[in-house]
Amino acid sequence: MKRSDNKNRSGFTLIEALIATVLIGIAIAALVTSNISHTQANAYGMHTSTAEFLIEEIKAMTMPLEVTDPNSGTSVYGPEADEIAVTDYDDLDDFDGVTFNPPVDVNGNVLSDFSEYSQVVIVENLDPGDFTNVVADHGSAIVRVSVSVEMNGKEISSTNWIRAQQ
Ligand SMILES: [Ca+2]
Ligand SMILES: [Ca+2]
Repeated sequence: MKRSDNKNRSGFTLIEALIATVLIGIAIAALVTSNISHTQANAYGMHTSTAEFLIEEIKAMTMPLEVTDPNSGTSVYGPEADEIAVTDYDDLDDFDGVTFNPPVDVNGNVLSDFSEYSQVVIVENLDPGDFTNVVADHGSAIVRVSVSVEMNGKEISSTNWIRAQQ
């Protein structure tokens, strides 16, 4: 009996072509997924760098300031009545509870190109014997300034530092 010539074929069968197509599809899907996560990682890195820059601006702006107001001392926690703009602020507690959106630079200039970011500032007095313990406003000579930067309401980066009254 003569065998069929089908065994001596060349080229692909339909099944082989389908398998090749599926494999190529999987490879392309993997490449696209990898490229998307790389782009997302880059975007996250850029937001983090921007947030750290915006934190540094607040740190540089508040660094020269006294812990309490040079005129009213401890009588007001927050900005004094004549201190309307950030450029009027002259002590640390003036910044308590303030959110800058758009954010501001070291000189108090509005950074309108970064309007999706906010700088959120909290100023608290700490127990001199235990810095984990927050005391009443003006309740000690130790102050913690906390700054977090949010993007569209979501925190990107935050930090805090401690200052002592001179
Ligand atoms: Ca003040
Ligand atoms: Ca004040």
